[in-house]
Amino acid sequence: MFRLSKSIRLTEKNGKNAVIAEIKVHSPKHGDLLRGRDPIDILRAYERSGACGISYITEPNHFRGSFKFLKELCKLTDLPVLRKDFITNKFEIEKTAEVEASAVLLITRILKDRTAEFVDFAKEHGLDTVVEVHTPQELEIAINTDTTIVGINNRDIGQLEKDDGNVSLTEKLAPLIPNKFVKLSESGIRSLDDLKRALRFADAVLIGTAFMLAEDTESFVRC
Ligand code: IGP
Repeated sequence: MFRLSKSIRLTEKNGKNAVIAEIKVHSPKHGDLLRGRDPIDILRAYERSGACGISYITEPNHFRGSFKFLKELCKLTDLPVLRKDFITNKFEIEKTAEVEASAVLLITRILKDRTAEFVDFAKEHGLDTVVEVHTPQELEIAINTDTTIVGINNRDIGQLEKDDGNVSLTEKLAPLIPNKFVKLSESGIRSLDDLKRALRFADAVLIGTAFMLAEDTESFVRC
């Protein structure tokens, strides 16, 4: 199985859109996003769509995720899996590596000057890291770590999902990221047009809500 960063690079090399598809069962803004569906069926649809990775939020309160399902997911798919959560301690990183996820999200807003240390710890455990930023100051923290991937969150996580997110943040921040990092644009990508705008500046996009609400994710990924 490819690592998340490798999978993104390979997809780019093949001239395809590198899309990480998120299984988002609930969002603070939209409420229930599963609407009676089996998350495994959604996984299979994402695989058929040509996604280069799967993201899953394990946070239980606002996003109704669970670590138990992450474990199941990692067993059920050959695609690299990204664990999203608001991680504040290293034990969670160890657990993420144990279930053989490919990558873990680390948020600069939360970890601040501990970000580099958490990146090193995750890498020692064989994980790719997505270091998430929303401001130029946070970007400065991210590019001074050894992370493989820098994730520009188009939405301010401080406002949970009251902020809809805007791809213009990717246009502003991605050019400031050195090319040795894989550049990922996350959140608020709602249309093919948003996807194309983001991919002019980023190597990959991460899409949750729009896929969970869409009837057909394939047209997004396959173009
Ligand atoms: C997905 P969207 O707008 O496509 O549903 O966004 C993803 O970026 C978002 O879920 C997210 C997230 C996070 C969730 C980005 N960073 C950190 C929980 C924790």
